[in-house]
Amino acid sequence: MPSSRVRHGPSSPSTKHGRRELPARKGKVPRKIVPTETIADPRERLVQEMLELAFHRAAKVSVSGDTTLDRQRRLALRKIGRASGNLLRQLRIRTRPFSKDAALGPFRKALLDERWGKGGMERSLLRVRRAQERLIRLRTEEERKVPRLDERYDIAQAVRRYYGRSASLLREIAGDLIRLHEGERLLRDRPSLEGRATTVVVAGYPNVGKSSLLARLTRARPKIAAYPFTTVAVAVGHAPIGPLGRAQLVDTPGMLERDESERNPVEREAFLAVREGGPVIVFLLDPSGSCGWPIGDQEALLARLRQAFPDRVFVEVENKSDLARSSSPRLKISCTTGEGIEQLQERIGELLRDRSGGLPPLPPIRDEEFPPEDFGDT
Ligand SMILES: Nc1nc2c(ncn2[C@@H]2O[C@H](COP(=O)(O)OP(=O)(O)OP(=O)(O)O)[C@@H](O)[C@H]2O)c(=O)[nH]1
Ligand SMILES: [Mg+2]
Repeated sequence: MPSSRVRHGPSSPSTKHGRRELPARKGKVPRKIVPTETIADPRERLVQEMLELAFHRAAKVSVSGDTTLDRQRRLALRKIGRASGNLLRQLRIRTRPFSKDAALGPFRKALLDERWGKGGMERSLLRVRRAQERLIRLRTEEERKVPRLDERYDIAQAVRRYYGRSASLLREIAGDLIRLHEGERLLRDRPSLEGRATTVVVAGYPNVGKSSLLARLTRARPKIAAYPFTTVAVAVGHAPIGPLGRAQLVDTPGMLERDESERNPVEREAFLAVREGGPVIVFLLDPSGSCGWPIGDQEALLARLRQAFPDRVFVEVENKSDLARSSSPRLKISCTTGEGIEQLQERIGELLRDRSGGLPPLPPIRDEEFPPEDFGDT
């Protein structure tokens, strides 16, 4: 980022030869140059940084021309063109992560809705897109005017006007731009969870071993630790399971059995992953109690999820069989010793096959003998 100077328009002309002097901005003390790092308001800081970048580039243009006026007109047009091109590019960079709605996928869209209210991000995007169009119109207006101007004062004013108006336009959408930036950061590491048919969501209370299971079944290396809410964002790993030989396993943050209004953002994200994830949900329980919650609470959460998502298949699995085993008929596994892991893989594979219309897995590709022929290379 270039250093901290933002100038609005060209410097004042001399008053020699009876030329008009550019007026000081009406009713305002001339702008003080402030280093952007010292601007406390994040919106204003963003606006200043964007303007600085655009106007700094625009200030560097040089032109040639037959007469002084001619040169001034060209200079003005180049400045307006450069500043506008740079501002539009900056806006495009900020809207790009959201430009293809479908590419976001339902889970990531739901995350945005959850964070900024239904359609909140779309409204911000729309406002920024409108601002882009208005920036282009402003530029076209000045580009039409400048070639007809015969006074240095008027030419310089056209540039100042463009700078001033684009600054005010940016200020109007500063909040939206910050939202886009935060949205981009939120989505950066989040999977889109597309390919629903082969997606398997691993859910359960905190600390029951969900990430440990992902580490067992896939090549993903999630963070595993003996405290709750180690996983704070949904992540995926892939395993050679199911009809296509590739299932997407989704690690979720822990959830607690409590009302929707009491859930923290991390829990809400886990619920969204269950809602928008695939047809199969592996619900992991820890009967040993070493996770910190009794099995009864975990079963209550399971019942709630079953009720909320009646169209899903739930695979109930009890982990930490090396520590404790209940008398339930649930599959018992241990991510520590590996007990039951293969059975779980098979069970998931069967379920995914059932959901894919019973198609058998594709056979592996073999190296077949090819009849000798003239390929033109011998
Ligand atoms: N003894 C034993 N410990 C296990 C087993 N599986 C996981 N653990 C331990 O349980 C703790 C929690 O494991 P994680 O995989 O981080 O649990 P999680 O469900 O992902 O936890 P959150 O991300 O916080 O929701 C860790 O200390 C693991 O080493 C198991 O089968 N046996
Ligand atoms: Mg975890």
